Formats: sequence, C-alpha cells, structure tokens
Amino acid sequence: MSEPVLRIFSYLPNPRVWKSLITADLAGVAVDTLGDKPAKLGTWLWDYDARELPEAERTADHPAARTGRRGFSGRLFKSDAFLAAHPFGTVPAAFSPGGEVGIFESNSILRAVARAGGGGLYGGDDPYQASRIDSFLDANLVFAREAQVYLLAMDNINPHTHQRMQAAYEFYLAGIESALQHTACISGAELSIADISFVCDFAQFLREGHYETQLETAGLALISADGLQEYPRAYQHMLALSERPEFARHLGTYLNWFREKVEAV
Ligand SMILES: N[C@@H](CCC(=O)N[C@@H](CS)C(=O)NCC(=O)O)C(=O)O
Repeated sequence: MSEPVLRIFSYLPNPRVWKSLITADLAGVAVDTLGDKPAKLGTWLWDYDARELPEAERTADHPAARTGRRGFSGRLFKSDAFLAAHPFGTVPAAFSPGGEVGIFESNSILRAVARAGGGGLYGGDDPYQASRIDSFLDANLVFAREAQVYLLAMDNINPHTHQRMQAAYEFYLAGIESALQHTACISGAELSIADISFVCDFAQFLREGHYETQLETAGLALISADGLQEYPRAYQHMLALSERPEFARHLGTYLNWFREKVEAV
C-alpha cells in the first residue's frame, strides 16, 4: 500500500478513530495510528512525534504539562506545537504527512481520509451530495457530543443529563430512521462516510447498556431499551454494516454483547 495519507494520535482503541480506519480500508489508502490505552495517554507527549515520556520527565514543571479538559482528568503533556495544530487539544488528533496541518474532530479526520481516498465515499464529484453527507455528519456530531457527556457522567448520572441524552437520541434516531425509509444507506443509495460515522458513534452510545446498574440506582431508564422496535431500520443498518469485513476488522468484539442481547430477546 502507498504512504499513509494521515497520522492519527489517540488513545486506542477508539471508535472515533475507527471511522477513519474503516474509510481508509474501503478507499484503499493507508493511515498511520499512534497511541496507547486510555489510561496510559497521560504518560505520553502529545505531539506529531508523540511518544511515551520517561517517568522522570513527567513532572508539573515540564514545558508541555497541561490539565486535562474533557474526558481526561489530571496532568497531560501536550507540546506547544501540538496545541498550535490542535487548538482544542483533543484526540483523535490527525496530522498531514510531515505534521504541517493539524486536523481535529473525528468527523473532519474522516472527511480528510475520504478525500485522500478519491472522494468516492464522500459524494464523488457531486458537491450537493457531499454537502448532504456533511449534513448527516453535523447531526451526528450533535448526537455524539451529548453521548460523550452522558457516558462520562455515568458514575454520577442525574436526570438532567439523562433527559438531554434522551432528547438527542430521539431526534437523531428519528432522522436516521426516516432517511433509511427512502434509501438503502443514510445519505443515498451508496455507502458513504455518513454511514461510517453513524455506526461508530452509535455503537459507542450503546455502551450505556454497560451502566444499567448505575442508571437503575439513579431511577433512570436505559434510553436504548426498545430501540430495535422503535427504530428498526437504524439499528439493523448499524448491525449489518458492523459485520462487513472493513468494519468488523476494527470493531472486533465491541458489539458482541449487544448482538447477544438482541438474539436473546
Ligand atoms: N467531538 C470530538 C471529541 C474529541 C474529544 O473530546 N476528545 C477528548 C477525549 S474523549 C480529549 O481529547 N480530551 C482532552 C483533554 O481532556 O484535555 C471528536 O469526535 O473528535
């Protein structure tokens, strides 16, 4: 395969990174990934040349020492160059080959891979179709941001966060269900990055199912409890795509628990 079209630094595995890896596989391009388990990313220097720092260097007075702002708590090490390329300081963090251009937000990294792969998964040469795909990616980000807040709050979940998630879920799923009433894939007849982004973020949201005890203790219901009945097209679309080799290679066993739950009903 040819030279990597992007380098992505992140905690790994990460469903937000899978979006790009699935797209790269489908488009026949290579992407370089670099990183470590979530709990270990605090020992790394976040940079184009990201690397684990020796323990003796991981001090509060290290020039790259910062405080985690979203999802990470405690000390992180983000180089000045990293923050110049990635002003929001988040991962996944992608770089053009050589590191000159920083690309952040997993949906935008996904777009970059699709463009590098010739654009076939991103509307081809039809700007209107590409913009329709953008519409779904924007809707997906609103949903995914709410899901991120919800999942991060699970150890101390409150009705307000739960209610916001419920509303975001109903809005997004109703839209996806409606789209799939008209076309085989989300943005049209052909598979696009709108489908890929949906599968990865929705599979991640379904992890709420791992927190049934916390939800019950707080007197709150599992939002996705009747999802298959309420949004059958959306759920089946995710399940069917997740079995395709290009998806399954990256998702691995991530959705097995959900599949088993569905089969047990
Ligand atoms: N919407 C973003 C979410 C990225 C994000 O929020 N990443 C968090 C980890 S889940 C992060 O890098 N936080 C850095 C910090 O806590 O300083 C995407 O899809 O890429």
